[in-house]
Amino acid sequence: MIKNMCKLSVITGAVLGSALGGIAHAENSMTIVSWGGAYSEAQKRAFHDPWMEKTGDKILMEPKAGQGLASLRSQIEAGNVTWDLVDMLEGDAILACDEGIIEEIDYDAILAAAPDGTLPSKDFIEGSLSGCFIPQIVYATVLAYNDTAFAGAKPKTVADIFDLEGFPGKRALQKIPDGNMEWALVADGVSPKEVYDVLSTEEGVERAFKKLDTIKDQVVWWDAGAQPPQLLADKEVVIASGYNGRFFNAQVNEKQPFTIMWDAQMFELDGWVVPKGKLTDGIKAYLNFATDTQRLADESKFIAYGPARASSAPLVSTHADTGVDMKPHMPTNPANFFNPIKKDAIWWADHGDEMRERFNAWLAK
Ligand code: ABU
Repeated sequence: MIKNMCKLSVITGAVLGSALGGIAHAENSMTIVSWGGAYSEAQKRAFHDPWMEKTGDKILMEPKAGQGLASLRSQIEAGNVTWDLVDMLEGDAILACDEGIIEEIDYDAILAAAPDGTLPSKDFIEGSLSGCFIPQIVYATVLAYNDTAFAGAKPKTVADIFDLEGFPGKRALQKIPDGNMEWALVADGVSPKEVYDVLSTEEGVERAFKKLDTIKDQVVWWDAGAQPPQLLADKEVVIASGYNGRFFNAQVNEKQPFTIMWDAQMFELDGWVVPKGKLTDGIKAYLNFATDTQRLADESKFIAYGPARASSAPLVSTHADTGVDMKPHMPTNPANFFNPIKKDAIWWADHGDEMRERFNAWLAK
């Protein structure tokens, strides 16, 4: 049985009994793990800074979510959980929940209702409250290029990243199977709607690897979300996959001449999970605050990710630093949503470990 491994350190005098979002709260220190770079900075400005100002709590940010599931498994195994809250992909969260290494959430008891009283269970994206996962954003992994890389025709479709003759040069892809397997099949003629049916067969998996073989020696593999915009800016690659908000930030903050293709965008949810034993009053109060209607909308002032609850959507406005209207930059904007692949979180929860093993073996060949 997993013991309560809560190690919140009390920084100032306890204020138990005071109510924050209806939940008793003591000032404390918490380690929140996320994906680093522009995304963590957006979370800091939208959630962490206002929370620390409101409560006196101290939030330590760790940019290690890329290895979140594996690290959490190790921490639980070792009986030494140092993280209080982790930003995790929906599929990984479903798997971690099944494994019992993260806390189950009583959504309507812990999270804030919408301003009109709508309960969280009716306000968050339908089907997304899977037991342990607290959705935060809708984001997409997309393909983008540096406008200066191609003098003539520009790439338009996911098939173009596999066209080394038409669009020569290195490509940057994420060093995980997620997304690359789906794109390989779509580029090979599979409809986005049928991708997971095909990937569920051995022939489909082999077909995806065979397609990836055709560009393998031209791929620069990336691990951290900050890398693809940098690789494009430095002209180390001509096309890169990456998180849409990271490309957006490079476009508006650094005036980088990047174009996001949006064809076959892989959209999915990202959200919070609480490691087993860490669901303290302090974490509950933080979650109540950081996922309320206004705060989730506030995050979209800093990065082009959509809020995961309906009541936040009408509050999406402009970029805090440049005044750019954020709506056209959201993955779900109709102009960007013409051929999306909805990342199947259940499929990845069921097949992710096996696919990662096979992908790493393929990489090593
Ligand atoms: N899972 C990635 C979340 C988005 C980002 O890092 O920008």
